[in-house]
Amino acid sequence: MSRLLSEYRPDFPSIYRHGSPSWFNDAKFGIFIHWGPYAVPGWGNSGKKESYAEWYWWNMQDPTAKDETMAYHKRTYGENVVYDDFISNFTVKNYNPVDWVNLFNESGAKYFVLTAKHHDGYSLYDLPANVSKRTSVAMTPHRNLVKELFDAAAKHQPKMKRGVYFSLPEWFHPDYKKYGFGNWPGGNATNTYTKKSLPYAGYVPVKDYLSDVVGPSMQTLANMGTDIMWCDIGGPNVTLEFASNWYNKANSEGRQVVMNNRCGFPGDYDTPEYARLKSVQRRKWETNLGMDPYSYGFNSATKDSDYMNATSIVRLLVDIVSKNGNLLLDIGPKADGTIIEIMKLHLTNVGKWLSEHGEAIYGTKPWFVASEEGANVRFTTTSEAFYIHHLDKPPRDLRIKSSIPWIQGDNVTVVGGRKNGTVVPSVRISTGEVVIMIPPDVIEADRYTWVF
Ligand code: FUL
Repeated sequence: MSRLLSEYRPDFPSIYRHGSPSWFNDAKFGIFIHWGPYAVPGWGNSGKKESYAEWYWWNMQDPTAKDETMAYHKRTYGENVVYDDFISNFTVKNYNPVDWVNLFNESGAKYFVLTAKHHDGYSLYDLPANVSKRTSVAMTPHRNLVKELFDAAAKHQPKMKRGVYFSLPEWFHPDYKKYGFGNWPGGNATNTYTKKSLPYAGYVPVKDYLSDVVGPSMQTLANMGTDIMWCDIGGPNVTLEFASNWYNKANSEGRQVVMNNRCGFPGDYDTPEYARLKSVQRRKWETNLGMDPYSYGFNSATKDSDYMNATSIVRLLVDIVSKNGNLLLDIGPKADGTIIEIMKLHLTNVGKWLSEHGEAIYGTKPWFVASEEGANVRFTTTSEAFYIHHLDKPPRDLRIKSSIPWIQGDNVTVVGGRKNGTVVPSVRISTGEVVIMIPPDVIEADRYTWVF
């Protein structure tokens, strides 16, 4: 029997043939969700060190840190409350996955990525009893939170692509120690104040952390039908075996799946964190950051006015898309499953803008070298059209210097806003310069980013 050419083997040359699929390249906008027991304290030291609220466990006992989280914990909960005590308060009692998916859809996002397991080792889905009992099914709230969201997305029209974040290591997993990663201790958690060592709630002893925990945990997510595997940390891994099986299975089902670059090898796309790339990239990439400027997980120390609003989100999205990137915008729901009103409002406004200007975003390609002209002008293209984005209120005479030969006469129109479809006159003043003359009523008729 001969091997099918399309079959993947667990070796690098074979796996490197995989690339980001067109649905992912075209989707442009996704919602990242950081949710777990860390949402119970829901606190990070906004704007300063220790600002990631999902790092609460680490920060509350990091002897090298400047004590902010330790001090906060002590004054709020006292010395005897330890991280694992929060699990019983992770009630999710207002979690409504259908509402979540509706909100994501309304925001214009085409996919989501939910933390199936963060560094605290608590899984939001069901695992075999010999892999882990530190899960949302074996422990409070006794629900398969990932599956519930996946089911809601599968039922939604249009269907939404489903992804999971998965931290390969766990800070304090007793069997992780032998693999080590940087200063991640593995099995060394102590009560910061009493110095007593802490049990690891839900722990089941295994022989080998990678083959007995990481492998089966990733496989379970694949079996649940994830479209995106968004790993974190990388380091020691079993990803070659996982990826080859997963890609083959997806192919045989006629699906295309995608993996990021933090599973221990380059994967299909890069993931700058709270950062964006400055020029057009040939390789696919995706910025990830919180609507909260300091944290992925819900952070009660962040003020409503600090969250990214529709203006800043749309501008960021346009800039990223013009350079071949996607935006994975994070929200941190509260421990009861509510998404705070201010986040909903901004997301809905982004969605309104996208519903009018989506043709210039979804499915577009960057305009190779010159995706950017000056601070405020960005370009995207399709086989049908060339789009000029102005990230701010445009001037009455918008000068475009790139030699874009097809802008002439009356073939420039407004995309989106109350003047959608209006022709705006343009004049070529030299081979390399065109002026688009934008009437004041057109300038007043849109918001966030103006598209022509
Ligand atoms: C990082 C994590 O340590 C952060 O908590 C967050 O999950 C981010 C997306 O990746 O590596």
